[in-house]
Amino acid sequence: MTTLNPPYGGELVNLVDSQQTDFLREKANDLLSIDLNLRQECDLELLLNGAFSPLQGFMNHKQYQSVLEHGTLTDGLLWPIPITLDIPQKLADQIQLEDEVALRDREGLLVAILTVEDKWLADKALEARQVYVTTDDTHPGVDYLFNQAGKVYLGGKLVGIELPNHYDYQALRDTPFELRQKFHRLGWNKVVAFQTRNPIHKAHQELTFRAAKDNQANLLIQPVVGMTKSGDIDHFSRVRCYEKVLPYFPEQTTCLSLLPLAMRMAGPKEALLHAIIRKNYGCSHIIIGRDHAGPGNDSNGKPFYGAYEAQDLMLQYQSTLGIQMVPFKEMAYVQEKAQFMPIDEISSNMTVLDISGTELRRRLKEGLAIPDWFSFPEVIEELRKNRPSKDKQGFTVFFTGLSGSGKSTIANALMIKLLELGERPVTLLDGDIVRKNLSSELGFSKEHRNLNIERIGFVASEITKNGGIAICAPIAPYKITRRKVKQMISPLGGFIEVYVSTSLEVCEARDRKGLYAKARKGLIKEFTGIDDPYELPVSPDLNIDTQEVSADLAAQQIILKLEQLGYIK
Ligand code: PPS
Repeated sequence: MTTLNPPYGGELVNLVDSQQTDFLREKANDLLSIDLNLRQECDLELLLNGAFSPLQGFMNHKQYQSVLEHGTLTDGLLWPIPITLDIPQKLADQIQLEDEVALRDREGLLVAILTVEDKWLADKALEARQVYVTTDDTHPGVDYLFNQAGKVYLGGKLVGIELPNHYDYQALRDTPFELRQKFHRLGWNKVVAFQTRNPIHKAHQELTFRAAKDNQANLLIQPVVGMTKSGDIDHFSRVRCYEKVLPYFPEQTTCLSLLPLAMRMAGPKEALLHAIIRKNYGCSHIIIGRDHAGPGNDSNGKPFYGAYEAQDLMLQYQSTLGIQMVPFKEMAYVQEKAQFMPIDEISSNMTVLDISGTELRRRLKEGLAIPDWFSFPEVIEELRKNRPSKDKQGFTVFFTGLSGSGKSTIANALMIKLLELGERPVTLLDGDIVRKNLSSELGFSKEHRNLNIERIGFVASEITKNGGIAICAPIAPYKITRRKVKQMISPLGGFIEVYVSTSLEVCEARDRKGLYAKARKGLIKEFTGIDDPYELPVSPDLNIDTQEVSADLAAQQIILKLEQLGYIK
C-alpha cells in the first residue's frame, strides 16, 4: 500500500498472529497468566495493533533506561514515554527470564503471550521526574506510578492472539492498518488528526475546520476512549456527542475513529506520543492546542505544565517525528464576528464571550440555558442527561476512625434520617457487616485491610453510579486506600469523607467490645491504635468527635453538609 505518510520508524507493526490462534490458545493453557488492568490492556492493544510502532512488545530494561535517560529507544529513535508492564513483586517471583506468560484482559480472555526478556525493579522516582517532570502524586500519571503500579516491570516481545474485545462502538474502531487502508481508498494523503477527551463544542469545530482548511487536509476526529482523566465525561456519552456533531462537519473530508489509548496526562511528552500514534494511523498533521494532555494543577494549585509547553516541544521535534503540528492558541468567541477565533487574532476592541468549564458545569447543574454560540443543542442535551443535578446523583458517605469511635452508631442514625427523606435507596456498609458478608476470609494485616476497603469502595461505587446512597463505616486506617476509594467513587457521584476523630483514650476507655483490653494483653495482634497505625485524614469533609456530640447531632451535621453540597434538597 503506497502512502505519503510512512509509519513511525518505517514499519507498521502487527503483532497478532491470526494463523496460529488455536495453537497459541492451547499453549497458553499451560502458562502462568497475568490479568491486566485497564491501563495495561489499552497499552497492549496499541502495541498489538501497531499504534505504538515500531515497538514489538513491552519495553525491556535497556529500552526503558534509554527512554528515561535520552528520550529515545536504544537505536536512537525518539520515544517520549516508557511502555512497560508493571506487576507486583509476588507475581514477579514466580516468573523467570525466557518464560512465556499469558496476558489476559479483565474478563480473563487470552489476548497475547509475552516472552519475558527482562524483569527489573522500576526506578519510579526517576521515571516520574523524566516523564512527568514531577514527583507530586496529585498528578494522575505519578499517582498511577507510585500508588497503583506494581514494583516490577516485565519486558519482552509479544505475540497477539486477538485484539482485546470491545462490545461498544465496533464500527468506529480501526487499527492503524485499517485506517490507512481507508485513507488510501479515499485518496486522503493529507490528514490532520484531532485528539480529544472532551465533548466537541463549537470552539473545537472552528479549530478543526481551520486546521483542515489552512493545510488543505482532511480531518480525523480521533477521541480517546481508553482511559482519560478521572472526572472526565464517560466515553459512551462522549461518543454519542461525537456522532451527533458529525453531520455538522463536511462528510467528504471528515472521519471519526476511536482510540483505545490510556492517557498519562503527561502534557508535552504525551503530545509527542500522540503525534507518533497519529503518524502510525496515517496522519500527516496533528492539532496541538492549549495545555495538550494537561493534568490540571499540582498540590500547590499551580499548573503542572505551561499552557503552550507541549507546542514548544512539538515544534522542536516535529520534523524528527515526521508529522507536522498544527498549533492553536486558545479559542474565544467574538461577538461582532459571530465566530470563534484564536485569542492571538482578536483585537482589543472586539467583544469576547466566554463560558469556562466550571461555568458550563454550573449551568448544566442548575439547568440554566447554554447559548447556541457555545455548543450544539444535541451535545447540550446529551450532557444534561449525563450530569443530572446533584440532588439526583448517587453519593457515598465514607466514615473513617478508630474502633469504638462511634462510626457505626452515627452511620445508623444517618441511614434512618436518609430513609426518612426517602429520595434514594440507602445501603449501609458497616465495618462489622462487611467483615461478615463480604470479607469473612480476611484478617487485619495491611494487605487484608486494604483489600477489605477496596471491596467496600467497589460496592459503594456501584451504588453511587446507579444513583443510590452508600454509607460506609470501616476503620480504613490507611491514607492511600482511602484516596483510592475516593478516586473510584468521585467520578460517579458524590463522595463525603467523615472523620470520626474520637481519641484513642476515649475509645479505649469505652472498649464496648472488650477488644482494646485484649489488644493491650497481646491477645489480639495488629489492633488499630495499639500495635497498628491509624493515619489521620488530611482534609476530611467533616470531623466529628463523639465525645462532644451525640450520634443524632452528628448525623444531623452530615445531613446539613449534604444539603450544603447540594446532594439533598
Ligand atoms: S479495616 O481496617 O477498615 O479493614 O477494619 P474494619 O473492617 O473496619 O474492622 C471491623 C471491626 O473489626 C474489629 N477488629 C479489629 N479492628 C482493628 N484492628 C484489629 N486487629 C481488629 N480485630 C478485630 C473491630 O471491632 C472493628 O469494628 P469497629 O466497628 O471499628 O469497632
